[in-house]
Amino acid sequence: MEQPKRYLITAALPYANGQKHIGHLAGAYLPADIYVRYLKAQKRDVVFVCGSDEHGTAIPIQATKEGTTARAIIDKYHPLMEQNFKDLGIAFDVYHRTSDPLHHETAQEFFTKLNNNGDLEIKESEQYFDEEANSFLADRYIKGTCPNCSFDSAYGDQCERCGKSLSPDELINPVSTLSGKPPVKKSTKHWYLPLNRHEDFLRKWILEAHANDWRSNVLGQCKSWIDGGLQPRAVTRDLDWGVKVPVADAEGKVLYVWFDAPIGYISATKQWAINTGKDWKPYWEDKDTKLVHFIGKDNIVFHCIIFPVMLQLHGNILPDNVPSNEFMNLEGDKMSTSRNWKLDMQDYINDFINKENGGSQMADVLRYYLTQIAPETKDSEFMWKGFQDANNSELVSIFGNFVNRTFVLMHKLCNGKVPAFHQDIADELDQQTITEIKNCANKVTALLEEYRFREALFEVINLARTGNQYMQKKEPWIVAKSLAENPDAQKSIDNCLHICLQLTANLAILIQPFLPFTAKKMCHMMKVVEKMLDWENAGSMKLLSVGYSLRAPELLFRKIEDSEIMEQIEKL
Ligand code: B3M
Ligand code: ZN
Repeated sequence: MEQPKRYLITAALPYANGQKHIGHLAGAYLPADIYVRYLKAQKRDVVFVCGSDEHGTAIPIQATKEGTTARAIIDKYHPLMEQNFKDLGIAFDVYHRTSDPLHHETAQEFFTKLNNNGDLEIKESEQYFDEEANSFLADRYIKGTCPNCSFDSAYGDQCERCGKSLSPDELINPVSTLSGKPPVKKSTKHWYLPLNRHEDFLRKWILEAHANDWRSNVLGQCKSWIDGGLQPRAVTRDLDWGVKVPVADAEGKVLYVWFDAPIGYISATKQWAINTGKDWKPYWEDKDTKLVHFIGKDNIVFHCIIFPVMLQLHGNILPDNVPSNEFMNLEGDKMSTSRNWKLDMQDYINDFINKENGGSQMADVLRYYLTQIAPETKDSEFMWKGFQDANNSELVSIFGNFVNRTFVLMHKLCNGKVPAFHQDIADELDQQTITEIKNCANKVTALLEEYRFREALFEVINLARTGNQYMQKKEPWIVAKSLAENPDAQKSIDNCLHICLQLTANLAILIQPFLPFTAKKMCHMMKVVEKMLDWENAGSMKLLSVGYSLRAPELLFRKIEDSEIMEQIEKL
């Protein structure tokens, strides 16, 4: 397949209304980061954008809860989230925020263009109103029973339990979250995006053109939306927090958060261009750009139906894929901020990363486990015991153990230098192992191209497993006992460690997108520059030159004790 000229990768903009948990991390940010690190190792032209979503009713509602202003809320959580992502190795090229004037201008320009082109409809309608608070009840200001799953605290725009996107009129027994009373109806004017006009386009573009490359959970949701008949969606709200509607007679109205937030990807790209002196336009206008949105499943309709319609009308490119994940549960129950059943990124960082020196290895452990249990096709389960097992019996016992043994034996039996490979005594097992290294590189590449991160990671660990088995069969420490009588003994030891070292170097390349801190540490041990991690080197048996002396091994992973796990379970 032809390669695109450039990539624009987005990860859902998290609401700046509170701590984000590891379910968020596993859903969008980590898979996006893995993909981007892979693309960058491939030396492709790629920009990875994200930022805080600072609008919508979620922000002023949190402000009321914390007894402060909306502004104070976003100024508190924006930097916190940005730092959390850094600590966990999520390497955005830009982490922007939708309160930035650049974003307000960008969103207003977008709206104006659609409005001027006649792509929006203006309608007067009856909306829920709280007489006591003298306020219209947009989105999260209204709660009620979900018509889909009967959850009794669904919001006016979405049910947080089943993820269904709702309108306030669909709620059963609606109540105002301001006064706690049932609301009345009052007439007001709003701008609508007539999705019904675009059904044909959506059907062809999603259900036909992308029938084979989009995930089935994503296609399924899109199909049920389209088959259900698309309705005009209001893109403005009666609210005083957000991007002002840029027309003369729209006092007290702002853009709906789901209208402005995805435009935040464009504003973020503009900010990146300003920071780097590059041009942002081709990333949103040139057909040769591959745009990929990483999101959680509750954001599918916005990224697959509404935003693409907006992009199409505005003259932008469309996403090539929207690899959306299902949900991750925690110890048998759905993660939830309101019930406090969750593991926040910040808590993990406090407990595992800040505590130890070089604690970034523990960032990699979390990245490892979250990828291993990634909810790519169905909901998955974070279990503390599973986390401990993944670390102790895979990272420590398989990956770390192989690398460590290789280094220790190389120092002991080969003078701390990369030994030569003696073709004359090479056997079938050597050849087989070399082939497996090449095959593994190819498999991992193919899986990453298809956003199958879980399986890709499995293949990398499998390569470490292959390395262990190879070494176990070759037993260089036993061969070493016969050095005096067997003239080929040293050659045999050399061959084994030569292969194990090249395999180690390959492991560093292949694990890099998943465990970047570990890959870096391995480069240090091998005394190679990080350029060695370029993807084109994957599968090569010439990564470490013969005679090159390497450093002493460092512990890549440490064992996680039962007590640490117990402590976490008790915290829940
Ligand atoms: N802030 C919702 C969420 O965090 C929303 C995503 C916006 S992406 C443009 O799930
Ligand atoms: Zn529901």
